[in-house]
Amino acid sequence: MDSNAIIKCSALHVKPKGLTLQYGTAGFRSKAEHLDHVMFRMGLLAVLRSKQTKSTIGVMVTASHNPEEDNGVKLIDPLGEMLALSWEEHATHLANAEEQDVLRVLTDISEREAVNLHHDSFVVIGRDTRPSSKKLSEAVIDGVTVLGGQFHDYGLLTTPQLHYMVCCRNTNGQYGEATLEGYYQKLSKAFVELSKQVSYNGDGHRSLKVDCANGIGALKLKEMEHYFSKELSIKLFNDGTKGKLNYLCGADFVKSCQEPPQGMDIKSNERCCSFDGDADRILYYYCDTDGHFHLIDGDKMAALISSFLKELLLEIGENLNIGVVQTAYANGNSTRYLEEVVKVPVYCTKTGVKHLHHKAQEFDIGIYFEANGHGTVLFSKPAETKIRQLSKELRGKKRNAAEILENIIDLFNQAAGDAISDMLVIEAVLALKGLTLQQWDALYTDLPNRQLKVKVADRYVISTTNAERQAITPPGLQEAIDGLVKKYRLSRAFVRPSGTEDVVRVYAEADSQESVDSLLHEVSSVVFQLAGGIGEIPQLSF
Ligand code: 16G
Ligand code: MG
Repeated sequence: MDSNAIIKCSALHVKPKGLTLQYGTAGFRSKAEHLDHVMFRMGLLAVLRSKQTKSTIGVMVTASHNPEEDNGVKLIDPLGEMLALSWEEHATHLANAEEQDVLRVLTDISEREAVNLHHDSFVVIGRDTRPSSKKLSEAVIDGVTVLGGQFHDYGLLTTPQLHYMVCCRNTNGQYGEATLEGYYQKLSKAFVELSKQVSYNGDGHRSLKVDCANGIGALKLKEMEHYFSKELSIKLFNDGTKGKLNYLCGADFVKSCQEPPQGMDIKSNERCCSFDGDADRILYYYCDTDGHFHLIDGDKMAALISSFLKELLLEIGENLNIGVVQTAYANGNSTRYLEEVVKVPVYCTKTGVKHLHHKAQEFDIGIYFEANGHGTVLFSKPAETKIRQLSKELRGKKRNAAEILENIIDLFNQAAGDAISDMLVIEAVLALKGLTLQQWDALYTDLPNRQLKVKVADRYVISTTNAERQAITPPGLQEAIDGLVKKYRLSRAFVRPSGTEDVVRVYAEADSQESVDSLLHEVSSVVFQLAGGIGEIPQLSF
């Protein structure tokens, strides 16, 4: 470690005095102009993590669905998964160290983690389309090089594509080739194979409108489109040529406002979907003949995919262990459908991809989706080997089913939820089952639900347990919520401090929209009173 060089270089990426940031649910996020020092320091940290794990580490510069003026950064661990929890703490310490302490904190981390500084290191870097991302990724590279790390800058990538690259590199290409071409070929080959197995010939050529949130998804879909254009034609909207990133469009807007994105003309019953700004989330929707908007969210993706996978397993006669992972935000009727109709065990974890991903790894086939559209399906190594073997051994319909499963394994991004990969899986499953969006939507009806944000002086006065479904503190809050929930039918409500914004989130669902709104209002008022609300008492706005 060349201390002088680090000190000198760090001074070129100076931290605004007094600024503190936290490695949150999905890395650091803030206004782009506050992040130069964080990027440089995450370059340093990625080198330490790479030396420690003797693996390639990823650094992604993005703030996902946040407004264009924000940016962010997150580290990707060796198998393409999110950074380990203990290193999140190191990241926070390093990012918040005052200038004169950077070297000390860096040494401290490397001693505590027993990093062999003589070991080689390799870091791969990707960035989204934000105007600030190029410069910020250069700060990451400064951090990597000053610590003697080697790197490859992939430039513009979706977040899941960088997860894929990390996974490929650390499995010596077993997972795939660590290039964009490799990614496109792997996914489109699986998709084209699946499409060949479609016997249904209903509406002939399939088409889909995609709202790209004016983000990176548009660029990457344009590059990829010709690989599968015979099987699926996609029409891109909000492709970044006119509108602003995530502004009045994209998956987050569509989910939270429950309305179609602007910039996309939708005719009745047309198939549509939205990506978020870094293309790791996807939601489907359509407008019916009366002009009503119907959202098909992550819960319904889990429902469709779980029942499809279960049917295939039944066909090949393999009793693999399936688990579905959701969060407290999963609609109560989706959980009921999964448990009672599909008959799969359902588990609930805390919000945030890393928690769901971790739980899903416990099964032969772990299906995880957040209601907001993040998700994928993980296959354990033994399950994958078994399925690949069966697709060679079996005959007839059973062989077909095993081959479908094999292609589904290749089509799902095993490293992270991926809007492009999920879109192709959904398209393949709908085609194979001969389902329209309306039929998919009709699997079950969502219980009415709504969310509200409450501003409080310190959101961490609220602590939760039981996968965020119950509040432990402040005293009396959970009892009050329990009392209110009892007044309504099929009702549920919970509160949790947001991991990405300085607010407390309140969720409520019940048998009618009227009940939801009144329950939400009552719970929010209790939060405001017991958890130190500031400003106006929150009101529902429509
Ligand atoms: C982040 C998480 C997402 C989670 C959301 C919750 C990742 C890649 N993204 O966007 O999974 O649903 O935060 O936000 O982990 P909240 O804590 O503000 O409600
Ligand atoms: Mg995202």
